[in-house]
Amino acid sequence: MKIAITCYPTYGGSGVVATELGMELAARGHEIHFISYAPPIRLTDNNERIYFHEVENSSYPLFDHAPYALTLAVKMMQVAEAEDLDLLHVHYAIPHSVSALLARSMAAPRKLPFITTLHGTDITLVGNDRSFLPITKFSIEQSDGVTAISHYLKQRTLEEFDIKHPIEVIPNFVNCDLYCRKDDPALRAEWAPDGEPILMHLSNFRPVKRLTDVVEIFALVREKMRAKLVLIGDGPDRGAAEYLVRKKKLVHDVHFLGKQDFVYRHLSQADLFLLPSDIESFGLAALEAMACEVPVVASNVGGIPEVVEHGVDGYLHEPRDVAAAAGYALDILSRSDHGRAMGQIARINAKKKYCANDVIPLYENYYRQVIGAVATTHA
Ligand code: GMT
Repeated sequence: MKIAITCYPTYGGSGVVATELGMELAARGHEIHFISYAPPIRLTDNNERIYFHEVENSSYPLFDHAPYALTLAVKMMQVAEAEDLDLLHVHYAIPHSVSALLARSMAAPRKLPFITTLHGTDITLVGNDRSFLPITKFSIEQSDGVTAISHYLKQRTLEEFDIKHPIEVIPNFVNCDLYCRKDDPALRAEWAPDGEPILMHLSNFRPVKRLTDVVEIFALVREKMRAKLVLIGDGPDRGAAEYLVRKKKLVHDVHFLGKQDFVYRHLSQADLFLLPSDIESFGLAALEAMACEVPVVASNVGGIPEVVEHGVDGYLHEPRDVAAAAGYALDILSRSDHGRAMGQIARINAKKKYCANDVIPLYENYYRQVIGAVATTHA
């Protein structure tokens, strides 16, 4: 199949999933065209079946804000024509599904079906800003196919938008061959020279991730035992976290790595992963850690309980309850054999439901189903 994938290319879960999906599909012989304003950050593959089409920002004195949704729609239509695409697959509804809808209309009578994959904040954001509701609802309902990355998100979308459109749950996935435990003693020694246990967190450091809670949890753990904290990512809350680290006199115990490629190399060295988010429709970073045999302590919100099983491969706590999170962290770290065993179960559970080898065929089947249905309906 010839598929165009549109996503936010920056550091965010939906862009990561879209990029990994494109790379997995290309590896399976499909032709993939990424359409966005920049090459997706996780696009590390040089597969010859992967193409990138840049959407240029138009500048004109009249435009205070460049109309990205429109230039994207035109690019989608042009790429569809030039490359004879079978399908557009957009990740994150706002504004990508609106652009795809315009592209499909402009391409007529040529058939250009589009699938919208919902990731979370494209739906939950609407709860905070109702002005997005009508257009998001409309573009979801107009999609030829809609997927959500967790059962929680499907339910939330149906309730929030009151739509009758069927939504297919196709969960996020991880490449289980790449994301696996590979001990790197040199890297570990860099962060924890005296063999201290390592806690890790990976995110885009937005307020919803509660990065300062990560530091608070670590500080409570550090009161009871020697340990190190490794923070991967960057974003608006980095400054607040750095300030808190200094205030708590933990500068020598906390490593800020910034944005990193090939995060499995880092995750593999962790003894515990923290994800104390306020909301998380899936929690991809937790799954990636689990595949690397790292137990997770996370908040019991959104789709996280679909990924982490409380008391089995990690622990779940109420959001913002840093004391409970620290208690669970200490439980895992103070008995290293217990932590290792939980980590091994984490990988088994991640493999059971979320390996790319099992999830990608769900997308391929869904693509065929949507393309087939559109071909028959409009014939
Ligand atoms: O919150 C983020 O990290 C960004 C956001 C996005 O859309 O890029 O992530 C959402 O999509 C991820 C991939 O499907 C999910 O793993 C995250 O749980 C989800 N974030 C939220 O729901 C807050």
